[in-house]
Amino acid sequence: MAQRRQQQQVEDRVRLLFAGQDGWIHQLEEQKVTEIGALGGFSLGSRPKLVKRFAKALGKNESLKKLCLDNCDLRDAGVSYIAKALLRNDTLDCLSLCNNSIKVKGASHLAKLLKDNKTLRNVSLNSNNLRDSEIEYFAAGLRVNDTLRILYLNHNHIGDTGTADLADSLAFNHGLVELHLRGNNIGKIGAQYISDALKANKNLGMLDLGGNNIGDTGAESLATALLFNQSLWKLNIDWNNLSDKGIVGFSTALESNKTLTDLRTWGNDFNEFGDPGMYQHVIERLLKRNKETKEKQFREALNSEESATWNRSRLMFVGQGKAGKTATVRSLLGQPFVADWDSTIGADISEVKSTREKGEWRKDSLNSESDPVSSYFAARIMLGMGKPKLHVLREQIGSEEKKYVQKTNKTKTTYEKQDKKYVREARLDKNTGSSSRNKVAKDSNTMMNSPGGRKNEVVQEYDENLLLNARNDADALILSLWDFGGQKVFYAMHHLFLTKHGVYLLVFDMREILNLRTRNAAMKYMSFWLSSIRLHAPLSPILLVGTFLDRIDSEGDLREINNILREKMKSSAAQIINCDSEDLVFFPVDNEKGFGIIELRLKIEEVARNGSLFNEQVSMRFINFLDELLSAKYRENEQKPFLTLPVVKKMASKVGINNSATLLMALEFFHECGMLIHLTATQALTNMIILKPQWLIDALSKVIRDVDNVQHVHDIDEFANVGLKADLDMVSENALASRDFLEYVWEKEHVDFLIDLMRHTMLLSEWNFQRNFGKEKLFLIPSLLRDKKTFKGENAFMKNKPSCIFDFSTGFLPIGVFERLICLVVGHSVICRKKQIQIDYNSELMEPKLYLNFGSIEFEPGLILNILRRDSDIHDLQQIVLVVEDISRSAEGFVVVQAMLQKLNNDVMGTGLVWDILFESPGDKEEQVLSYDEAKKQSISPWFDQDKNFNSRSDSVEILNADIDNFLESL
Ligand SMILES: Nc1nc2c(ncn2[C@@H]2O[C@H](COP(=O)(O)OP(=O)(O)OP(=O)(O)O)[C@@H](O)[C@H]2O)c(=O)[nH]1
Ligand SMILES: [Mg+2]
Repeated sequence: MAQRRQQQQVEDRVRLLFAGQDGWIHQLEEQKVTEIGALGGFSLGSRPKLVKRFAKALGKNESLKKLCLDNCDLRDAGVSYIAKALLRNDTLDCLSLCNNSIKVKGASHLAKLLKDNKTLRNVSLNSNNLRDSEIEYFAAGLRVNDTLRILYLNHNHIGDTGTADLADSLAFNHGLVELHLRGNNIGKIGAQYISDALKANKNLGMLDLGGNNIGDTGAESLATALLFNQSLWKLNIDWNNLSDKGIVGFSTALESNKTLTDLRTWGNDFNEFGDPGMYQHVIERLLKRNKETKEKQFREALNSEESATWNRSRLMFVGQGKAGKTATVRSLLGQPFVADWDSTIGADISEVKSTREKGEWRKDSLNSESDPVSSYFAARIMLGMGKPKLHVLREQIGSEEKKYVQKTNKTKTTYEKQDKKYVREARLDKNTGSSSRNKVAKDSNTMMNSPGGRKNEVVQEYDENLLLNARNDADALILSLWDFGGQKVFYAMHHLFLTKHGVYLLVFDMREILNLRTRNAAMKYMSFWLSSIRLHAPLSPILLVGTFLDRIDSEGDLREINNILREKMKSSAAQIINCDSEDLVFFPVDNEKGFGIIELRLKIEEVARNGSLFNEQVSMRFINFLDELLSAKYRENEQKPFLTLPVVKKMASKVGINNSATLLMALEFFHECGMLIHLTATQALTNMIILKPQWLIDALSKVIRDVDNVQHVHDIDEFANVGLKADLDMVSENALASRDFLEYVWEKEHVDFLIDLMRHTMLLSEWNFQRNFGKEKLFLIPSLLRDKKTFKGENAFMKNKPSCIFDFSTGFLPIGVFERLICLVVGHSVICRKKQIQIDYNSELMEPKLYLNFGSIEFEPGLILNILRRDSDIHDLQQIVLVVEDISRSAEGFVVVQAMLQKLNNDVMGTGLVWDILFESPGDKEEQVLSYDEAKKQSISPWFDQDKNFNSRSDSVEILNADIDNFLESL
């Protein structure tokens, strides 16, 4: 009966493997499955076709993390299929192939897998009858792998020769932390080899040699190794035919060894020297001493005033849409090339780690998500990587606190007042319309997004692996990669995420530069981005990356591109990093074949390692604070995408940061590193700490979308089905979003917070000029004003009226500035309309007329501002032109527009914008243009007509620091 049930279970598992839509093979292909572990017992060896089919699906998979095929009788052929298929995989973390009768062929394929693979951390090959001949292959793979952490080779037939091969690879291997060789045929000679390897190896923490036959001589040599080794904390030599003679050496070695805390000697014969257990007592005492010392050091490090470098940097990939940014990121991460990748919506963030400047990057987090960062950091300090407080740059508690610190008790924002329950993170893919392939890439941004198993409290416990990991990662480099969508519609929001520090990669398609028809447009994009980078990060290094090397015919073409770029990029030359080997100002890459990628990776590393973020000394206290923030982010059942400043202050004071200036410095540092988003131009923005940058980008991108890009367009049917077709039309025709629309795209989560954030970053304004929308609240989102609505009536509009020109031509007018100006003017108009209605319900303010490049808005009763964005490639013009409808109110109009430009420059442009002011008067024959100084000197009319309104509006620095509502009120 039991046998039949067992048989039935096995059959069920087979069905799971290949049955229809639910079968694993199907799920593998659909990227739905992350773990396969229930195939045990089913003999696949007799069904080679099925194994082949399974392996094929495995080769295509990009989601599987754990694969267990124990006891499946795979044999050599099956293991070879699986190993070959996994060569293409870069997600698998754990592979178990126990008891599958692996022979030389299978072992050689596994060895190749180990050589090439960058993700496997745990491999089990127990009970496979592996002999020295198989181990020889396997050891060769292990020698060059530094990703694998845990290797099980228990219960095989490994003898001294095989052990010698393994020991040889251990001397070179930099990653293995646990090696399990239990129940093999290792004798004293094998133990000797291992001992020699241990003298050189710096990362092995746990070695299990139990159930072998090393004898006293083998034990003695292992004890000698402990005089040199500083990483092994657990050694198991139980059941190895030892006598007291073998154990004596350990009691002596442990007098000087400070690392070993666990020595297993059970099952040996220790009675020869009279007092049984005498040596064990000594050993136990010394092991305990080691353990207590380490725990004490750990506590001290956690509470210390020391600081250390955190070895992080941030990469920002920018450039024209379809230039190959995402493809370059994937190449850098070692992911396969995909010929038809979807456009990036908003931006995608991922994290990688690179060790020892080998030019290999792994999607990996420094420590597991359940471990506090502070524990890892304390281990760095324990290893002497820290510096005393004297050197801490960031934690100098200045007596003069920053301007915004004083204003601690400010008004509460809408989202704060509502006692909203934080719910599960919004399912980000629901409305993005991206393909499943892209989805996988996004989901695999492990450290940034996944919840992990964080506890409610930050629990910092000493764990032996902490020291090993810290030592292993001593000079690792952690990179946060920000791959920005290249569609223009996103540019207005990108300003919020471009930071001062880090490395910028400006990606371009080389064919576009070579082709005369596309050259100008491509160069314009590059200039635009270089100017943007100069604006936000004037000191950051920039690498220009030219894609589609595979489509470039000759060296001559590369030189031509080089000459063009060198000439045009002169103004940013100081920031641009050259490709020395090719003597080019850019890095040519072929993402399809991967040419040029290694060099690019190495250069990025070099630049990042020399950068300020990487080398910044961070205090232990800051890292403790970060853990508090992360624990809120990952807290079970109530993951928070954002926090408010008062809450964050409480967290900070828990770890001893009681000073607001210090707190803000910590937040600024983590913002620069890309761990969170904290904008600080005004108090309301300072109050919002966004713990999940990707969440914010995705939320904004659900509203700010590109109509010209098929993948970005909202699905009309979907909106029609939920009764929001009219709302959607309103968005696409008039850039007006209803509250219902926003609630729908944001799945009713954190709607008030997001509206508030968009308002404060001037991406959105209220709109109370109701069209046919009853009483529902509408919001204007100027970034959505469409191309088709470009205003063409410039001549008629300008004719015979004096105009004021805000001229950005000598500098740069980024996308998003004009739109924000419109936001502010409309915002003020909305306030006035509200007031006006209270006085006289019938006296309406004119509904703003808005186009992509023009707005005619009744700023307040009678003061209609006509604002035009004018740019011309031919004349290199970038201007914002103001014409006031009622000429007699021009002086007022000028002052408010100037104040608004200053405000948006202050709040979202890092005060980097510069502009000249010109006044143009219509003349009989020729227009007269005067500079601001000239015009002021002459008190030129109408701009400098002194009237009461003008005086009351004189611009003041005070209002620049005001929050948006106060600012708009004060105008
Ligand atoms: N042959 C070839 N194709 C490439 C190369 N680089 C990118 N591509 C392809 O060009 C297309 C656009 O590349 P993406 O990486 O998606 O471009 P992007 O800059 O991220 O585009 P957005 O996300 O829209 O801003 C994709 O289909 C890529 O597969 C290259 O070096 N050679
Ligand atoms: Mg992209």
